[in-house]
Amino acid sequence: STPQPPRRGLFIALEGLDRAGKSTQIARLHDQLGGPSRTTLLKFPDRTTPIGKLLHSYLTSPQEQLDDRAVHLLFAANRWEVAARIRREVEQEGRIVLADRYAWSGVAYSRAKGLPLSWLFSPELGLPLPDLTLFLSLDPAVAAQRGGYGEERYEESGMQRRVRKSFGEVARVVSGSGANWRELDAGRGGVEEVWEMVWGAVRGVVDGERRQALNEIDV
Ligand code: NYM
Ligand code: MG
Repeated sequence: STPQPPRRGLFIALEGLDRAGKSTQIARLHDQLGGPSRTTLLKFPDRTTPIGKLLHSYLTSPQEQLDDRAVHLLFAANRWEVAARIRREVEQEGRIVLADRYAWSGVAYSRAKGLPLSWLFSPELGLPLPDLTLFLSLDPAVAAQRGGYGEERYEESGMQRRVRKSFGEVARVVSGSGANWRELDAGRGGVEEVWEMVWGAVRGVVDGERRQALNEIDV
């Protein structure tokens, strides 16, 4: 008889403002879920690819001029570069893929520059849909107190406030489309308290039922 593929894995995204604690929590999830032998940790933007190198240069050189729509398409293209890999690892290899930011950051950050929401979603349509998105919700004023922002483009309070508002719009559209979007209050307590919330939400989907194929983003 033909060999059965393993039970499919999972695709989980962490989202939030800069300094919301995503990287800390996702590193912990990676450990808890078995480390590199069972879990793949992705970060968007992936700055190692040719497109990612362009994005890195744009983010770190605030004097660089690039059209807002062109930037948006580059961020989306940087996800399409790994879309097939996400599908293969989850569906064929039974792995858990964790993403530190995803399409939702793409829409929220560009939306904060005033571009229309429907235009912003279009290059993300068809990408693998996460089984769960955890949005680490944090007041931008609290985020700013956490050791201050770095030097990159977008890391200033006016932009962060607009992004916070845009994430609210994204959350409505994405949850309205039936996707699994969970908002966690990342300002309630420290790393341990947030970890309890993160792990509680992830444990639910790890144990849950799922179809073999990942869904597609379709809002
Ligand atoms: N960012 C990230 C976008 O503007 N669009 C996207 O699609 C993604 C994935 O890049 N300030 C922004 C948000 C961040 C910046 O990400 C760099 P990070 O997680 O700070 O390295
Ligand atoms: Mg950052």
